[in-house]
Amino acid sequence: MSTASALSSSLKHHLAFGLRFPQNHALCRCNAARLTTSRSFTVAMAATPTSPLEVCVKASVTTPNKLGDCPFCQRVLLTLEEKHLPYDMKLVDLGNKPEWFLQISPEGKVPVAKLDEKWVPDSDVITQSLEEKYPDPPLVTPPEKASAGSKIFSTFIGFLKSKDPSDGTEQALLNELSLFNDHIKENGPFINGEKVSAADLSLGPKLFHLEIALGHYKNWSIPDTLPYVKSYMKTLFSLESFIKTRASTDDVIAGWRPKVMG
Ligand SMILES: N[C@@H](CCC(=O)N[C@@H](CS)C(=O)NCC(=O)O)C(=O)O
Repeated sequence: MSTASALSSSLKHHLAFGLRFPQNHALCRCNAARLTTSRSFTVAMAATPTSPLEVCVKASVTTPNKLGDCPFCQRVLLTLEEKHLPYDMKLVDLGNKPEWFLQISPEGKVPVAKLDEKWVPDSDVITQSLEEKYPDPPLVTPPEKASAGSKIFSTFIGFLKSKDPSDGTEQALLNELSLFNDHIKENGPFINGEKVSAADLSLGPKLFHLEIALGHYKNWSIPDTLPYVKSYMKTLFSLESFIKTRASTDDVIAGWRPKVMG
């Protein structure tokens, strides 16, 4: 098992058992605020970090010194924004990866975040770690709802890359969107109801890419028969945190070009 997946499964285990406070305070680089409960137990709560969290993200390919079009990076940034954590973005040119970046991310992938003095790759691991270290406000999506919309991204890519209009890839995407439409109709406005949660922060950037890339390369848009998907996207895309962390349309279009051209 890789270090990342071992960490991921350990965190999943902790989250599954409802661990909300850091167990090993020595590992925590944060100010520990003291909270006295009504039964006079004193517990340590993770507060804000003393210095901004460092996170490596994709740089724009169209505009110097701007955030680029990686949906996994936006997911991490959205989590930091929604948890009101200060952060310091390090923009990485993925077309010409600097040596310092390859030292901390041997796979050459973003996002990578510095947690407890260690550079941690993978948005799944980073966001779960952030939930554990900074549980307030909680962003956990209940397990029974966490997979809503989780097949939309892969079916979107299948349709985007497809050169044969009758190969079923459009229908596969429509099927997933339709299931998601039903979920939001029953549970909305967000995946877990009234409040945004981790599953929205993962899916939102992917739907943003879907809208721009399919609009540009296939002149395709979400049909009016799926109004709950449309209203979900509108709600999510207008969150302050989303507007602050989204990629530019030009970057999203440029980012998908190699996949479309095959
Ligand atoms: N499973 C990873 C995926 C990260 C990923 O694929 N990042 C892309 C950018 S969107 C990357 O860094 N690609 C390396 C490259 O383009 O050279 C995560 O969730 O963080």
